[in-house]
Amino acid sequence: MNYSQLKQEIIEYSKSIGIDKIGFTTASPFTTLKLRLIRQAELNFQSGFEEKDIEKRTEPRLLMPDAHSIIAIAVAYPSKMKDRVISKEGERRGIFSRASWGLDYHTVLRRRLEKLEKFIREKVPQAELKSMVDTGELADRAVAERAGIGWSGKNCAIITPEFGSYVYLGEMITNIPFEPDTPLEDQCGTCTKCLDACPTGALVTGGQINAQRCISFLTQTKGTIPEEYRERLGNRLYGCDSCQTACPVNKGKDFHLHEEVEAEPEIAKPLLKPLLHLSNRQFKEKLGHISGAWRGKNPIQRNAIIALAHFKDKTALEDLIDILNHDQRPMMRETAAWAIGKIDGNGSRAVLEKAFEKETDEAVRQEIKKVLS
Ligand code: B12
Ligand code: SF4
Ligand code: SF4
Repeated sequence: MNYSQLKQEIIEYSKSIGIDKIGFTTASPFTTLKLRLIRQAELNFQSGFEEKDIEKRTEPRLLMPDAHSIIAIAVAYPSKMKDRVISKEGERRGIFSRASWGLDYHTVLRRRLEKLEKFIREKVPQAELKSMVDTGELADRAVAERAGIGWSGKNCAIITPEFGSYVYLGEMITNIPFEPDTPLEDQCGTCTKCLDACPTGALVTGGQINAQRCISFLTQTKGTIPEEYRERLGNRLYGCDSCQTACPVNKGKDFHLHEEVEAEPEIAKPLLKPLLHLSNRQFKEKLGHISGAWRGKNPIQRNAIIALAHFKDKTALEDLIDILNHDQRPMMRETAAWAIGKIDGNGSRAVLEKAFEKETDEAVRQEIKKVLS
């Protein structure tokens, strides 16, 4: 088999199935990454969403004993919405980050990787192939970097010269010995715009994140958001794009190459108040197909309360008071108490005092007490 010709055929085929960039690397261990992952864990800088087994993350042959190569893919997504929401005065909206626009990218990339697997199997029936996107063991960025997809920016993102950092990443391990591509040169230079733009200082230094401080992480947690971060969430319902929008390489980059990843404006930038009332079933029906829904409705509803507080939306007070008095979830009552204080100052004192008397959850009682004082 001529693997060099197969590589060219794969590159050609990938273009026809909506893969915007493809790169090849060896299956050798990711030794720098390993040290990095150990250090991040020691510092408690990880999010907890990473695969726990560092050996599996950095040694592809533990996932496929006969692995020779890894094929990395990137799919570009838009940075601007084609259609805008029609905003009425006073109707406040939240925002899902760009990586959550359109259909869940796991589905989008898996479909492409499945097609690619089929194509390769037709040519090499004995090929071993193992694909993954985000939830697999490998670090998608480290694979993409080594396969020449893009460089690793100071904002931690893989930045492609063509599409900026607005690309989803995935990969396929294989026993086929492809010729590896060359990694790209770092093009960040002396720029520090992403570090300066990060609202929480989560980028502790170029290329190193304290995920515990990252707003993207905080929007995906299930408990109460620590008070120091609440106001910095702004109207973000899921994810954060600040270190990408600040990046000069991303300026003017807005690719609309795939219908599946186009934003549905009413979903990507939804009205806040209706979100508070969604049942589990309604949430699934409305938002179940986007990647930002993976943690369920609770974090999104909590973030919607914080966004309403950010806008100081007095028209939301009735809903928030209802949550404070009747919601079964302490996290929602606690966040509502804080939001009521932000929006109405002393105006809702009587309501808060009454809620304090009947509240049984200690954390919620403490929050109400703090607002009252
Ligand atoms: C956990 C996770 C998160 C966590 C932690 C993020 C982080 N930076 O580690 C949280 C929830 C915060 C998060 C947020 C986001 N995420 Co995320 N996340 C992941 C996940 C599941 C694992 C990442 C991981 O292992 N991190 C650990 C760190 C240590 O490694 P790494 O950044 O992946 O790898 C780099 C570093 O190790 C660095 N490195 C290694 N050694 C050394 C040494 C030195 C000296 C230096 C400077 C660097 C360095 O090089 C590697 C390659 O770039 C991956 C999917 C996957 N399976 O890989 C997606 C992934 C990284 N996320 C992605 C996206 C899109 C995002 C968000 C933009 C979403 C959003 N809009 O909110 C933000 C961006 C935040 C940011 N600035 O990083 C994409 C990235 C696409 C891209 N173009 O880079 C991925 C690859 C998902 C995907 N398959 O597309 N994410
Ligand atoms: S995603 Fe937001 S909070 Fe996280 S590092 Fe980037 S700018 Fe900072
Ligand atoms: S903002 Fe500047 S330093 Fe940060 S990733 Fe972009 S080019 Fe690199």
